[in-house]
Amino acid sequence: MAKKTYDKAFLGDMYKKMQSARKFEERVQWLFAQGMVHGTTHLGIGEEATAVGTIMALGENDYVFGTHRGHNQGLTKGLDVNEMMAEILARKTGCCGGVGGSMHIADPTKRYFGADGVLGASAVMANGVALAIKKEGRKDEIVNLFFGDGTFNQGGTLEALNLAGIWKLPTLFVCVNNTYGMSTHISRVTAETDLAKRGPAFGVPSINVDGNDVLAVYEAVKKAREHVLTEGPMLIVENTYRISGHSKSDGNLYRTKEEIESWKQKCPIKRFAKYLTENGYFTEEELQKIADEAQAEIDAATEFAKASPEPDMAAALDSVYVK
Ligand SMILES: Cc1ncc(C[n+]2csc(CCOP(=O)(O)OP(=O)(O)O)c2C)c(N)n1
Ligand SMILES: [Mg+2]
Repeated sequence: MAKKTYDKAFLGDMYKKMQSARKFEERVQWLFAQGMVHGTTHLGIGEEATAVGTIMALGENDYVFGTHRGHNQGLTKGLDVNEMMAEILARKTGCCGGVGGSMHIADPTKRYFGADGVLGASAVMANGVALAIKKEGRKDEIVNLFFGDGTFNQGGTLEALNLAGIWKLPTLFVCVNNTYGMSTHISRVTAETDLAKRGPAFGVPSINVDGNDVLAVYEAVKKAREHVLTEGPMLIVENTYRISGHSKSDGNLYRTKEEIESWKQKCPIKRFAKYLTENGYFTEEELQKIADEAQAEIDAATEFAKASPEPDMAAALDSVYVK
């Protein structure tokens, strides 16, 4: 079979999005160490190909439900990087006015609903949006639900998969299997670690994909989207690894340095860069320029966030439902 070729601008955009996601996370990590981030934060270092490959294969009008490890998802869905950084530093200019923080970055105007603090709850809500799309007969829209391997053991996720199967909802279930749920290896919580075997039990076609190969993810999701538009739900398990600790309080005591190191060698960004140079799309200098552009945007976003005012105390309860 002839090797697939891609448009250079498309690949450059993909590489930039992966670099932006990585550099955003590195900056958040640094800001956290400076004591500038309230609450906690979950970093997706090493998982960039799942967010970028998936979302780039979706249509602009598709909805995305993110995860608590979803900075990379929000950025790729087109949220404003300045507003995202400001949200993390709890500033008034943040995409949620500074009251959501790292875990609750969302922007409904971009059709991006962030994470829910209750794992499994997003799956149920994603189906709700998919049901609306179906009932209103909207022809070119689907819902993409990201969730983790640990979250796949929550009742809500399995119930949502079942309901989507029977109602043939346009929901694309994307499991980001990063091998751990907090400090627990997947093999300690489920006897069958091939999570793609779960979909067929609900009549939902399922596939595994190498979640560190951004183009493999992109191609898989593109195809799956067609299926979801015409037939109903699908499950894609994107297999990757959580290089970052679970959250900022993680001492990594449950896994070896060697294991983490071996996955750093499989870095999805390095891998994509190798593909791009070996196939003659970009020189190393060109890729460095793209990475520098991404860094400059993150630097500017940090300055924007730091210079932004904090929310007014008087408005603290404005978004709270009080009966
Ligand atoms: C219902 C519920 N149980 C427990 C938690 C606490 N919790 C937050 S993240 C997490 C691990 C989730 O693992 P996974 O779904 O694999 O996502 P990952 O953190 O690996 O990206 C847990 C147990 C929660 N938020 N909600
Ligand atoms: Mg996990």
